[in-house]
Amino acid sequence: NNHKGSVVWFTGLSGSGKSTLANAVEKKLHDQGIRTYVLDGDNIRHGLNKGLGFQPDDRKENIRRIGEVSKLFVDAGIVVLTAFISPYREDRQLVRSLLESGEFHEVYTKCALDECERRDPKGLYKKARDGEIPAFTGISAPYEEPENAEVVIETDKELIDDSVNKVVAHLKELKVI
Ligand code: GGZ
Repeated sequence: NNHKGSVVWFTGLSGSGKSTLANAVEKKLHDQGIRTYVLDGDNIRHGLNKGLGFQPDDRKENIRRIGEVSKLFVDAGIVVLTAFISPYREDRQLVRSLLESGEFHEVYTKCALDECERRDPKGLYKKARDGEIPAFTGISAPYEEPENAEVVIETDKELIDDSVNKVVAHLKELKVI
């Protein structure tokens, strides 16, 4: 299948649906014969970035390395889907600047904090409220909303199938796929 290497960068609060959406988009792209790879906390924070925490400098280094790794995937012609909170605008901008225009697609999984907290799939919001996790995004650390995301998905309002289609339609429009 004819496609260009590119980065689909999901950003949003913990529990906003980044990984869920990245994996659903990946499935749809696979069905079309497109080579993809999902980078998320499971394969990055436990390996390459083991040892990095959640203070601003550590998050910055986390995102910088993920950006560099993403660039390698792009060189290999793969559509890489990343699912990291990436709360700082400056850090997301740095990744964007590592890539050519049209190779970086920011997807904001927008979801009200109280809905993320209601979902709380890993019980982390509760722990953060109880003071057991310091610097937790949305509770005791900032999330800087994207101002120029290529795609905005309201995960507390839209159906997942519609969200997947929106992301895929964007990639088609930009001739990534
Ligand atoms: C935010 C934290 C924290 C703190 C642990 N703040 O829901 P999860 O569990 O699976 O996703 C969160 C993940 C965030 O890691 P990222 O690499 O995406 O963050 S960043 O882009 O800001 O570097 C959460 C868990 O790690 N987690 N402590 N203090 N999320």
